[in-house]
Amino acid sequence: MPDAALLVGSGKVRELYALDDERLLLVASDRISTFDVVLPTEIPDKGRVLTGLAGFWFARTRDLCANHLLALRPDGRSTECRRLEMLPIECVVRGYLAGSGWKDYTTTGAVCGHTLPPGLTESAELPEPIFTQATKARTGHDENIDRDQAAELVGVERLGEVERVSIALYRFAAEHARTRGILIADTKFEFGLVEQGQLVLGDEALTPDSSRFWPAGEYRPGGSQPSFDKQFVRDYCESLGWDKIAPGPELPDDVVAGTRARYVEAFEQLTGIDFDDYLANPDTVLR
Ligand code: Q0Z
Repeated sequence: MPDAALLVGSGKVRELYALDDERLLLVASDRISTFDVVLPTEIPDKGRVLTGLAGFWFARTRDLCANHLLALRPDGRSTECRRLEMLPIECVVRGYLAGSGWKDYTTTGAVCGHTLPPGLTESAELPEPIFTQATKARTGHDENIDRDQAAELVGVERLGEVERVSIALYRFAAEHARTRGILIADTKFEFGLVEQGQLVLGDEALTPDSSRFWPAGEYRPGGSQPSFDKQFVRDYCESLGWDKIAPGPELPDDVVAGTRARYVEAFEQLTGIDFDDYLANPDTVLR
């Protein structure tokens, strides 16, 4: 485990360490959050599932965009990555109308400046995926912004590039996932730059924590959809009548086991790789 003195960032469920001037170590824990609260109970191997999935996508999208992946550590939860100059926007692509996209559509008929056809229902598939940029809020929730605000932050030329690349990445992954029984409703990318201004995909991409994964077989537009990974946890929390204010409840063993199984199922469905093979050798996902 890296020294705490080298910790350069920490999120709700992961940590970022400096390895040297050019490299960082991104470590995904087994912590889980629901309704924005990190629960006291961990989901064994959740961090390994997310790290392996992100590595799988990084290896398969290199021709669409360079990425920060340098190596996966043998622990299966740590990614050595190139240190980037991160762009100050979140790049969200939406193929379906959910979350803040659905909320904005119901009030304005548009999402981040994209005027959408009238009469769409909650969770409807959009005619085309849309790029909906947001600001990075240090605390609380990222705020959707329009194209002009994003252009002020990164420049109009760079914005055009991240939009084109984000949509291409989403189309590739959503198509792959759909044929394997998972809908990627939306997903968030974070990009950075290296020396000569080359655009590089960073952070964790196309995981259930950075995306909405829905089981394709249960897709019923016209209401909210069950989450592929967190639905047992949400249902359990709702059954307790918890007020969704920290601290969250401990999870019983059956909810932990069911949720772990869902993460492993998502990994195996999407990668076609046995999760035990990944645990034995994380590089399996890169080949
Ligand atoms: C990612 C984050 C985490 C807290 C910075 N390759 C990179 N180069 C420079 N910066 C980053 C990356 Cl991935 C970077 N974050 C998000 C991750 C804990 C915040 F593990 N912040």
